[in-house]
Amino acid sequence: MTAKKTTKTKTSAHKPASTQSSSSVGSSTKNSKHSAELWISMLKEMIFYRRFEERVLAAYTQQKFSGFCHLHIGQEGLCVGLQRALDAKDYMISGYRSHTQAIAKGIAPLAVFSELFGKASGCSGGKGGSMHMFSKDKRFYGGHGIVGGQAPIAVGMGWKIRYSKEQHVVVCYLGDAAMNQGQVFEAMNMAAVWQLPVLFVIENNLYGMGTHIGRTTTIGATQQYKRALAFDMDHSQVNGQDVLTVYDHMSKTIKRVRKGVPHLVEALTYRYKGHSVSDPSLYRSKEEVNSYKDDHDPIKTLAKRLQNDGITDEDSIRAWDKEIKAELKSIEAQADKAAPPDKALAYHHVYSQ
Ligand SMILES: Cc1ncc(C[n+]2csc(CCOP(=O)(O)OP(=O)(O)O)c2C)c(N)n1
Ligand SMILES: [Mg+2]
Repeated sequence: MTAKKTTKTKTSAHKPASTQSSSSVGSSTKNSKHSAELWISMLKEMIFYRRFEERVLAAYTQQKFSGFCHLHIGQEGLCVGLQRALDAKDYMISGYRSHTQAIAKGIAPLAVFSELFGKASGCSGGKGGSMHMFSKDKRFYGGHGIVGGQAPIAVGMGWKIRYSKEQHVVVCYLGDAAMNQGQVFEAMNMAAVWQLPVLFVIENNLYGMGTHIGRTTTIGATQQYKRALAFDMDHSQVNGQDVLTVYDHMSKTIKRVRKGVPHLVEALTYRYKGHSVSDPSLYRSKEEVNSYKDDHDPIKTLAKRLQNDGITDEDSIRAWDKEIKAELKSIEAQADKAAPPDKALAYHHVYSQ
């Protein structure tokens, strides 16, 4: 068993705008060990996810598909920064707000859009829909609708990695509300006792379905990393709205997890849309939402930084945005035209196939 050492790395977490001075441009690209190409590709990727989800919302509103649908708009910085710190063979498991996490893990955007539209070419054969993106090939193991339900599965995956002597890690995304689920604590305890290579990532967007996290916990709305103290587990907090910080923080953290040291990282973030597409968000003020959009947006933050550092300019960003929108229009059209699943296969994939 690997020797256990608890570290607590607190990086600059964002605070609600009311307690923070004017808008931030995030961490610097100057003197960074990473290349300008990397920052630009991260910016483009975040814009792609923002536009992807906006297109999904439009399609839902036009009744092109139905069922549950949870958007990730506002939370792109964490998704991109974390993914860049992983290897392709690392494993990932998540909740139901996972369209863009699935794409980041390597599932084709067309396969995700087709899944939303319930088509046979969807990544889950059109039988999963918005909450159940899956690809064994890309090592993205869902898409889970039960809050916290992915945590015990992540521990099983961590055990498999250790048993098979692989050098991979499992990323287990969880929402802040999952921090009040018993099974999550059982899972963390086992990961800590067995020293499994599991990175628990709390996407703390401050809200469960419609309740501020501060009303359901006694440890502080933005102190969820403290949950790890119960297991003497490595833990940290990161500003999820700054992709540069996320990337550096996760790269460092994952090196340790890869050696078999589980870790709980709390990423502070915010969702701009309602809990699901049918939620009008009446439990929070427009001012609060706007303060995150104006002062803590991951895309604006990086774009501003890159412009300030002379790495890109507004015209280039506008041109990429236009290209991305055109690409997504074509993806949606292809998904729309694709064939539905064969009725004869309705009972396939229920258990073992
Ligand atoms: C075990 C369980 N309890 C309750 C629900 C109903 N429910 C669905 S989403 C949700 C809130 C989850 O919020 P959070 O974990 O913070 O994730 P977010 O939606 O913010 O991404 C709840 C209570 C559920 N799906 N599963
Ligand atoms: Mg939440």
